[in-house]
Amino acid sequence: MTRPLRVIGVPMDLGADRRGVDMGPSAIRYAGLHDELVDLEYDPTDVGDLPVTHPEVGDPDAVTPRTGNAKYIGEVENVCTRLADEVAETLADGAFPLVLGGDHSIAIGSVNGSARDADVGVVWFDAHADFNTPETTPSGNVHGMPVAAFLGEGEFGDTDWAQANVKPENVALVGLRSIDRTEREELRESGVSVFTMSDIDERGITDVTEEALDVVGEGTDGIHVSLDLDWLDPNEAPGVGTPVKGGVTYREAHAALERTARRDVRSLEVVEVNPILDRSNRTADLAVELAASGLGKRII
Ligand code: Z70
Ligand code: MN
Ligand code: MN
Ligand code: MN
Repeated sequence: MTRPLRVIGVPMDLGADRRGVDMGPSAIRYAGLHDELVDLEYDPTDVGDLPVTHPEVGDPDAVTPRTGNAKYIGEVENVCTRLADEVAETLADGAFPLVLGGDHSIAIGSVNGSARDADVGVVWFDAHADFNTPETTPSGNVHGMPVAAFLGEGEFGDTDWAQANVKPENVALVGLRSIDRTEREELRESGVSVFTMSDIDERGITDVTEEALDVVGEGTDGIHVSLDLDWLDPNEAPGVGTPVKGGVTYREAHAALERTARRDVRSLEVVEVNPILDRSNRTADLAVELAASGLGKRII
């Protein structure tokens, strides 16, 4: 029996400094996503891309470049509000939401949608903690803020679009190796579980992933999986905006997503694929492969 699945593209690049991740959804589709999903016995429906404003197109006054310290936060809010509806509706219809980014700011929408009618845990595979707020950000880029946003940290706590029904105790960040100073301080006090590359070096990827999955699964109805391709080593995934040395290997990434697939995965997003910086669509190919592992693909 095939399982219904919806592919939702979000060509957002306003949350990042380097443009080009808006082409991520196309590159991931071009890398053969649909056929892979059919092989995995899903029944995929591609709903296309959500509309995202480009500052170069149309009336520049229609886009607000920044509010306080957060660049394009108004546009991020609009897109994330729509995405949350799309993800929640997909789940309500009994289908699995697979979200294609776009920069990581879109996770604010995915997580809000996934957690609208359920208690959800979040496992976050990333080089970065994405735990800045408009108060702490060194860059103003919202893709460095989504975890803080859906947990209602700082100014995000004053809004109702960003904060989701997710407890910090049910959030685990895996593979981190680049954290800003104030971000680190806030993270330590947050209740979020952090597994760094050092933990992976010492304990191995399966042990670390299993513990992260225990944390996010404890007392929840399902898990949202957020995969930032810069989690991988730049040798494996060159097509990302913010490559950071010392990431997980190809095989470690598959091992982690294979373990993840054994749990109650409720929604999945793959983000930060930047085709402009990629080589021969290698990072988009990897995004498809890892999505497949996360959706239950096995070697035999
Ligand atoms: C830095 C910031 C970042 C990517 C998140 C980096 C943020 N912590 N970069 N994801 N690709 O600007 O907040
Ligand atoms: Mn664009
Ligand atoms: Mn990220
Ligand atoms: Mn990242």
